[in-house]
Amino acid sequence: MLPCPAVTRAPRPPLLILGLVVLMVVAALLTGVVAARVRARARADWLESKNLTMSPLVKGLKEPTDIVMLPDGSKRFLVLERAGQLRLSSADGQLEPTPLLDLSENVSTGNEQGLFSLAFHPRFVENDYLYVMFSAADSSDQVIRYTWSGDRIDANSAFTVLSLAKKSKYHNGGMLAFGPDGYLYVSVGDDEDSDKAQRLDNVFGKILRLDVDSAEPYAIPADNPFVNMPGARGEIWSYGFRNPWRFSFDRANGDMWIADVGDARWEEVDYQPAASAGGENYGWPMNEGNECIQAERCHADGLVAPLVTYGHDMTCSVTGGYVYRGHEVPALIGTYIFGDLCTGGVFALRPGTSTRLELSFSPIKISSFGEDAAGELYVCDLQGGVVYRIVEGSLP
Ligand SMILES: [Ca+2]
Repeated sequence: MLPCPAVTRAPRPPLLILGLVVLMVVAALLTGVVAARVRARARADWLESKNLTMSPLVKGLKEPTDIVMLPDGSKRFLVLERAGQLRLSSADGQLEPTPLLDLSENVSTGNEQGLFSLAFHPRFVENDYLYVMFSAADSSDQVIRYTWSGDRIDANSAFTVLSLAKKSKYHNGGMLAFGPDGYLYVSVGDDEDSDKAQRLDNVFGKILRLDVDSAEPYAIPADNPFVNMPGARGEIWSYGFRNPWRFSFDRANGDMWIADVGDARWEEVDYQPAASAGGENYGWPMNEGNECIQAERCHADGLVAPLVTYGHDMTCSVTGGYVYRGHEVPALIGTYIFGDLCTGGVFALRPGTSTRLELSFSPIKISSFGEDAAGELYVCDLQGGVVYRIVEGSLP
């Protein structure tokens, strides 16, 4: 930003000197900015020099929202389509023409709605359980358990784990994942009522932690952070989120990575170490990213700041990914990979840093990342209907 010259008369010597000083300061700042950009570019080049690229794996999808590898050793994938289809893909990306399960009569697709995510039970090979999350016609968020049967999904096995009545078709959260502790974690958005994210008497703007094995539909783990607080929902694991569309656990150490979609200005990635006992408050709506939104309480004690934020100058909606623990791209091991829905930007956070590196920009809409049994990563393009595999090497 350059200062706007408001004074038109000839500057007297003291003003001239002051002007020169200002110019020198501005020049020094600009030099610093340029140097920082060169350093950032150098870091990005370090990763780009590994010829990171995205190789199409599954094509011909309609608005894919998630990809999960079947935990049965077959290396096949389940790919979710937003309108409610669960599609089966072979290891090399060949789609079965008929969906394994079609929930389109149950799933609503207005605004931010749809079929969001799928998680296999950690003991799927024994109990055949899998869980899906979607928004229904009445705008409620649903977490439903289904049973795998004879290489199909038994449509009649639907069992409701959670049914969350909502007012809004926006801010659904939408992620399901089992933690290293065997509990089912569920992200829920703030239902466009941001104060709910700070109140513990409801499940919105939260990440929930459920024990789906000890009772039906679930039990609340005894060590959840708010089980003994009068009036609080015992399901809550952490709170202060706006729309935590994706989170994941680092398979190497159990750390939790949460990407919270921002409002008008800032996207953010939040971090929770595996040793955490839960109860973190990630600050929405007092803060958006690191920016104070509610001056009277944005500096409250105990708010957990994001690990990294980025603005809306080129991007719009963060899509959380995974810490890379695969083998095909050794340069990425230990790096958190995430992206942006609007620009197709794929970003990286190196271990122990909080600087977002830009790995690539592609004209795709990144709805989700996926992680296979070997730790290799996948990218869902909502718009193009393709799932890509992140690989080393150049495409022709
Ligand atoms: Ca936050």
